[in-house]
Amino acid sequence: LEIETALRHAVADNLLSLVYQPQLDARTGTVIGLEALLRWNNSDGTPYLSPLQIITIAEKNGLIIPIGEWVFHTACRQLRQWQHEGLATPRLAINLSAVQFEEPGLVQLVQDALQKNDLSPDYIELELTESAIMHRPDDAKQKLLELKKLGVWLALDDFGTGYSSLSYLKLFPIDRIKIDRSFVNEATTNNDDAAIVETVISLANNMRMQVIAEGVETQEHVEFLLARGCHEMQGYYYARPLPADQCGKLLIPGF
Ligand code: G
Ligand code: G
Ligand code: MN
Ligand code: NA
Repeated sequence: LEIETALRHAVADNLLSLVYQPQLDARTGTVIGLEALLRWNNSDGTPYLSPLQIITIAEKNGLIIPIGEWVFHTACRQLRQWQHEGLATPRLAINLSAVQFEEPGLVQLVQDALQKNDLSPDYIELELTESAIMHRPDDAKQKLLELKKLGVWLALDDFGTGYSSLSYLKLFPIDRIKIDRSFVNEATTNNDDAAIVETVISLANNMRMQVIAEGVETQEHVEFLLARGCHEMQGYYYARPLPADQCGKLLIPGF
């Protein structure tokens, strides 16, 4: 309960922040995306609670709604700010929890954030997990179609770790699969993980979806993925999640 109170204060007092992790095209070294990630740090910069802890608490006490709104507006405002500075901005990926995804106000929230910041929807990607979508698959399909109608991109996060049927890939308008970092991390040392990564890349390519690998940490990971037809990558090998000012330095002029 104390932690709930602390979280309420953190929201009210603007103690939450966002960092941005670059996503690259490994063939060219170009930054093609940024994933916004939530942080709640102590004043010395060390994490107070992890984003997963924050989201878990916030989903129980309803704070997930104001936090989600804050994340969306803050990330969109930052993207617009970079554009005002004359920087070429890539797409911006924003995570949504299951509760956020099922919230009736989601489509309006996305629409408002785009409009307020004068952003084209194709700058925005929503990251959803399999479990968020499969909780109520019929409602999910409707919701995904509504979001697609706005023009944003839809990505499946942590792919391969949830309980779900592959048939939803055929039924739902998913644009991009994010291969979970647990598979990527072991792909060069474990045959089973290698097989899973290869299979997911083939699946995405054959179903005309984009595919990105998370948790790319070594040159070996990069070579393994490139050799199998995955060129979009995110991970410590390229960049950690960065504060906005540092992330802006990676963007090139051209908006
Ligand atoms: O940044 P880090 O790897 O610690 O994030 C851990 C997890 O927390 C991520 O996998 C992501 O799913 C979740 N997360 C991070 N930021 C957000 C956010 O703004 N909203 C939601 N719903 N989840 C987030
Ligand atoms: O679940 P989601 O994909 O949203 O989580 C992204 C999280 O993964 C971020 O919180 C980030 O801190 C973490 N992350 C990003 N790159 C790497 C990496 O190369 N290795 C590891 N172990 N974690 C990473
Ligand atoms: Mn994510
Ligand atoms: Na992930």
